[in-house]
Amino acid sequence: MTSPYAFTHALCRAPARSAVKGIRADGGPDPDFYGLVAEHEAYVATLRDLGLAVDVLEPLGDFPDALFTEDVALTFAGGAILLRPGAPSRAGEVAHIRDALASRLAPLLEMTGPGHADGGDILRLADRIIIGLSARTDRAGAEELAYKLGTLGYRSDIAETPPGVLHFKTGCGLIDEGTILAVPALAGCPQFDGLEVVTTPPGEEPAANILRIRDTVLVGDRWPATHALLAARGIALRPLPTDQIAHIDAGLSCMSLRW
Ligand code: CIR
Repeated sequence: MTSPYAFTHALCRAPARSAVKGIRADGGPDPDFYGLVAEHEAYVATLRDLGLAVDVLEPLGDFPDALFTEDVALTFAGGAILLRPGAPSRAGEVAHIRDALASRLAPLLEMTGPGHADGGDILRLADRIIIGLSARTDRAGAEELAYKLGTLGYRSDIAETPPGVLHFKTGCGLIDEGTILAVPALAGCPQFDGLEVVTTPPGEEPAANILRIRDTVLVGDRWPATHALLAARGIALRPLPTDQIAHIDAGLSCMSLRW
C-alpha cells in the first residue's frame, strides 16, 4: 500500500452563501460567510503551497454542506468510491461529485446502499483503512464500503466513534504512519493497536482533526499546546484558521478530497 499522505491532487468546493446554514449538532450560531470563505481560501492556498494540484469546484447553493467534499467520496490515486452520506440533506451532493470525479479518477465505484457512510469516518493508514461507525456511518454502510475497498485491494477495519463525536476523524488524525493524534475518548480504540496514540492536550480536543499532507501537518491555529506537542516531535506544522467552519461542525480534513 502506498503512503497515506503522499498526495499530489486535491478536490475542493467553494462555500456557497448557503454554507452559513450548514448542519450543526448543537444548534449554535451561523458562521460568518466571509470568514468561511477566508478559511477556505487559506486552506486551498496551503495545499497548493505544499505542492498539490488543487481544483476548486463551483459552489452548490442547494447544498449548504457541499464544501465538505471529503464526506461524499473516498479517493485514491488508483480510483474512487462514491459514498452515501448519512445526513439526508447531503445525499444530493453525490451526483455532483460523481461528475467531477468521472473525468479525474478510474475506476469510479459507487456504494449502492441501503447503508450509509461519510468520508469523515474513514481514516486511511499505511497498511489499512479504519471505518468508524457514527451517527452518519452505519454498520451496513461500513460493511459495503469495506467490501468495495477490498475489490480495490485495501484492507479495512470497522471501529466505534465515541458518542457525541460527529465523525471518527473529528476525534483523530494521522501524525505519521505509526502515530495517531486522538481525543482521550478514542485513545483506547482497539483498531489503533500497534500504533502510538498521542492524546490531545486538555481543552484542545478540537485539534484532533489534523491533516497530514506530505511532510506537513495542518492543524487548527487555536491550539498552542497541540502545536508544541507536534513541534516537539519534529513535525512541520501549518496552523490554519478553523473558527468559522467549526460553527458548522467541520475541521481541516473535511474540506478536500485527496489522492
Ligand atoms: C455536516 O454536519 O455534515 C457538516 N456540517 C460538517 C461536515 C464535517 N465533515 C467532516 O468532518 N468530514
